[in-house]
Amino acid sequence: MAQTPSHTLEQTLSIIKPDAVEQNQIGNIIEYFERDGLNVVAAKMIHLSTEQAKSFYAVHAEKPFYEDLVKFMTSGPALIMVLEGENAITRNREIMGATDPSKADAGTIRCDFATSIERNAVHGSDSAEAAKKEILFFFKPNEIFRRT
Ligand code: IDP
Ligand code: MG
Repeated sequence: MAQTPSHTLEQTLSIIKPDAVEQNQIGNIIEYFERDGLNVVAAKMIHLSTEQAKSFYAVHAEKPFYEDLVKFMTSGPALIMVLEGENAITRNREIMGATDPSKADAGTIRCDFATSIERNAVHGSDSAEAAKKEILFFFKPNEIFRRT
């Protein structure tokens, strides 16, 4: 049987944020990824420290919402995952929906689970560079499942 071309197989970092973990929506959210062919190849639950959250979101350090975002992301445990699939980076962003849930398309995770522009249920890497950097931020290579 022909192998699926590997050149579009990507990995991206996904976080189920503390709001959705608190609401016991982990299983329901992972269902959105799996039914669209994005597979979980690494996962760990972490209650982020302030230092970790600040560093992870350093790109937003100058934004007015930065301090609140750090407080939110450290308010409880989050589920950190690597998702793998064809065009995983872009497709994950599509499955997530817009940052502001009032602007998120019907059927997206943020439309269905977010409660505000801040408490928006999930994070997803927004580019190949970000995905690489964000995956390395949380996982060692031997913590990621390799099928081949
Ligand atoms: P993204 O998560 O859709 O990539 P970013 O602009 O990278 O959105 O923002 C990172 C996170 O910061 C968002 O997911 C959200 O939790 C929070 N955030 C973004 N914009 C706002 C805002 O205007 N007010 C409050 N929080 C915000
Ligand atoms: Mg972002």
